[in-house]
Amino acid sequence: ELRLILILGDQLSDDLSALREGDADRDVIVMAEVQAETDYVPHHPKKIAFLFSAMRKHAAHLRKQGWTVRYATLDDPDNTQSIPGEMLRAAEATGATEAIGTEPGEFRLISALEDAPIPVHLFPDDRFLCSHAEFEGWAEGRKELRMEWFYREMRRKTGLMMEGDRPAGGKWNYDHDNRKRAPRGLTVPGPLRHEPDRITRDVIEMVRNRFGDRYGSVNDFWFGTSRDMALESLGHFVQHSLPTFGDYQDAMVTGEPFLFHALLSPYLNAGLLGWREVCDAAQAAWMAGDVPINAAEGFIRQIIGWREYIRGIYFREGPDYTSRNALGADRDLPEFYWTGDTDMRCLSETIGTTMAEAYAHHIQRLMVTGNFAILAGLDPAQVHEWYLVVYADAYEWVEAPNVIGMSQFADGGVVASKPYVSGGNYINRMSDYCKTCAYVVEQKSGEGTCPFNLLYWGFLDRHRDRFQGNPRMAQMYRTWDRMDADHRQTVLTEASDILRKLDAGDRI
Ligand code: FAD
Ligand code: DLZ
Ligand code: SF4
Repeated sequence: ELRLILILGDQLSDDLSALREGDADRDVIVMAEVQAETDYVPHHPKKIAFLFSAMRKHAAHLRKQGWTVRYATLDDPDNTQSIPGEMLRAAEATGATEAIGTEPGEFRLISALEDAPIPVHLFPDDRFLCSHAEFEGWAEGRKELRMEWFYREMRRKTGLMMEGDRPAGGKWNYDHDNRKRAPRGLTVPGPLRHEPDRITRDVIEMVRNRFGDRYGSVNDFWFGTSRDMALESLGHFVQHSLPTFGDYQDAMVTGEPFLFHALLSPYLNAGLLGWREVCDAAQAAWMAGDVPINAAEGFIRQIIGWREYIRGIYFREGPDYTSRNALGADRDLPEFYWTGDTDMRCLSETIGTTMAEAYAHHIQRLMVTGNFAILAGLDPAQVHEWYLVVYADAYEWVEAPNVIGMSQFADGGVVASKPYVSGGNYINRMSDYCKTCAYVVEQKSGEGTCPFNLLYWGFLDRHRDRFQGNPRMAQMYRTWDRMDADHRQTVLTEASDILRKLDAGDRI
């Protein structure tokens, strides 16, 4: 009997469990652009345009392979505008009484499918290296779930950059060679920019009409939207950026949002690229002598280490993860997160890039917007939603552990052993932002002091009970305690002034 096969917007892979279970001569694939998915949070228009164009091309590709595909565009008048609704509509049209699918990357959608009007049997999403069961096995009985240990197991499992059972070059991790500050006048290759074709232009037009007044711009759209384009982007990255990827991984430069980053996460997360081919390409370039070991190892660690670990955490921690708030933070997200309208250069630069490109690189996400949010005590649920909205690579399985866990410490230390917080000195060391900022990074207190410098101590003071005993934070508390008592009081008062301004909606 005919079955429906549901393929979601981030399941655009040929080798998908639901497709393997299906029969092209009998079954019918359902793909749908629906408001329920575009609107459950107001996604950045570039993200929507990317996904819809890639979905349309993938549907055409599946048809070419002999599949029957029912594809609903967003502006189809009969569209019920939800995934379960489109399943039901397809069932009525085809006579199907059951459906299969691949597990979605978000609990919200998993439970929506459990309650769907037609039974949907979900198969595991085996496009990842580590299954839920394997991650559970690794995590079971461990006091701390540190990525580095998980990563080593994944290296052994894949054999990537291994010499027998030892890591290539003798070390598992070459990060101490990375994290350089970018020198002035550095030439940056940037990602491969794809000219929008007919399908992409149509989608952009629709997205502009429907979502044009949302946060973010769909102008200058350059993402690839097919597997072939994604493969070209991979080749471009390996050749032009990977050799320097490690060195400047943590650097931030005004007007250079991409530096030597891969810009592959939208393709990986939507299924246009797989972890294996991406890592194989990096390893091959290293073996050919085109790429140094610190770059190849660092890149492979992001993919088989961080990416897989983060996914493991999401599914292990469960649906309540996104509402955790270990630090009891409850301040509303300031308006400038949606406008970039602030005198703090690091934030206006990062938020500006985010609005324009639906992208910011890791250190901007962690040490600028994320750092400010945790220091200012912003409500982690609102911060989580912001990150899910604004980035083209954001799906809950990968966004939530990075935000709730790594960046906001709202999970109480499942992902991070200490909060990622810093004053302005870190941002000044890794970027050129402070040079053109209205605030003074060297200043410790008084008019014009970098807000990060004040909020940092305010944060440590507020959470002393929790963090003072953490060996990795003890030094900072000693530094604070050695400061003159009057100075400490001034800093705390000025930190409170900033928070009060935020609450009042005043410009900072
Ligand atoms: P590169 O720096 O070139 O890294 C290469 C690849 O490694 C990426 O494409 C990505 O697939 C993978 N990777 C690296 N770090 C991580 C990580 N921490 N978690 C998962 N994969 C990783 N990544 C997302 O894919 N989606 C998100 O919604 C997302 N939200 C984040 C929110 C915060 C607060 C932070 C700190 C990080 C977040 N990340 C997220 C991780 C990381 O910032 C992005 O994967 C990266 O910036 C994507 O750009 P790139 O392809 O140029 O990455
Ligand atoms: C993110 C997204 C958006 C914006 N739109 C759609 C859509 O219209 N149809 C669809 O099938 N998927 C969409 N997606 C991706 C889903 O939200 C994604 O599958 C879940 O967030 C789980 O990762
Ligand atoms: Fe950011 Fe402070 Fe530097 Fe300004 S001085 S760019 S606010 S770190």
